[in-house]
Amino acid sequence: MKAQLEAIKSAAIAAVNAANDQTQIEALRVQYLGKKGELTAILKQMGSLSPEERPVMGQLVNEAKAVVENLITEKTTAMKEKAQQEKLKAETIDITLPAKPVKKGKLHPLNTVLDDMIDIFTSMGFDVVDGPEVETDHYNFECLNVPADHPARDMQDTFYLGENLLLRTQTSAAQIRTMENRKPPIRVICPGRVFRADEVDATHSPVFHQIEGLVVDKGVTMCDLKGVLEQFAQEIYGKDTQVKFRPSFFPFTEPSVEVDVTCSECGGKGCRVCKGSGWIEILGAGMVHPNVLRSCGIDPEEYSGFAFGIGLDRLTTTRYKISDIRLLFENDKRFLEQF
Ligand code: 2U9
Repeated sequence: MKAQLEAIKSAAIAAVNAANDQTQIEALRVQYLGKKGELTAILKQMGSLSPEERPVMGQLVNEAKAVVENLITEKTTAMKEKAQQEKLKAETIDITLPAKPVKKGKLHPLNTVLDDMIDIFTSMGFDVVDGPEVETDHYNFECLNVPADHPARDMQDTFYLGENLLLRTQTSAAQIRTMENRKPPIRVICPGRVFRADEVDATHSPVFHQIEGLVVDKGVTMCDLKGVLEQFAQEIYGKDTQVKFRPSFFPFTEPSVEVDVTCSECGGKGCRVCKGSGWIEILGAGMVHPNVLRSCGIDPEEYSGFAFGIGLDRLTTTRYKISDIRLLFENDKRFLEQF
């Protein structure tokens, strides 16, 4: 019986060691240790032994069962551990891989130029003011010395939204409100979108952008206007840039001027860009008309002021040598990515 026990024990150990999955192990547990298992069966044969042999044999069988039991437990634990390791390995994420590049947005070229302009004028003490894009006839025209029958209304073909409402043709209404609400000294710029019923071509768009400026105080003269515009032009185009005033006409300023700067391409010698003149027109300006001051409750005998208007789109197309204003409004990424 002892030999039989040794044989079963060795067979069980060999079988457990050879097993390579949990199902096989479970089957071996039943085969050797189960109620009808081979080692249990040996115990049942003990009746044929002498009373002296029985406890000795009983102990040997129990020892053999314990050995097989421990081996099965060890093997099961090792298999579970191996399975867990394999699962972890399969699920591993390689965090050392370089991340996918994040696409960064950029400022639209109009905003880049606008930001520069705001920096220049705020450093000269100007505040930035804002106003609505839908205006009343009163603020867009009447207060600016452009009454209903004024010929200048024809020059600004306007989008009317009703009898008295329209899309603003210039940002000036924001400055009018500033004059109504603040006492001089006033120093403001007003950037924004404006609208005119223009035919679309390479240099015209029915939606475009202006930056208008206004200064009102006691004793403001055209010399102040020239100084401010010279400072502005030199910061944008370089410190050797000169500014020239040419007489002009606007209903809201008197006297009015067109303002030219020396061509930054040729330094004033004359080239293709400035059509040989050495000068490039960049804005319009003038001394605020007394009627405009009066319409805002400011006494023109006590105060004077200057105003200017700059087309942001033209400034941007000339700075970046953009051939067609429409490119600024199409939002084609292939174009915008270049800035
Ligand atoms: C107030 C009084 C006067 C603003 C001015 C211009 C001259 C001018 C053009 C520039 C290019 C329009 O966008 S553009 O086509 N503007 O020439 N603008 S003076 O005058 C004002 C503004 C506000 C209260």
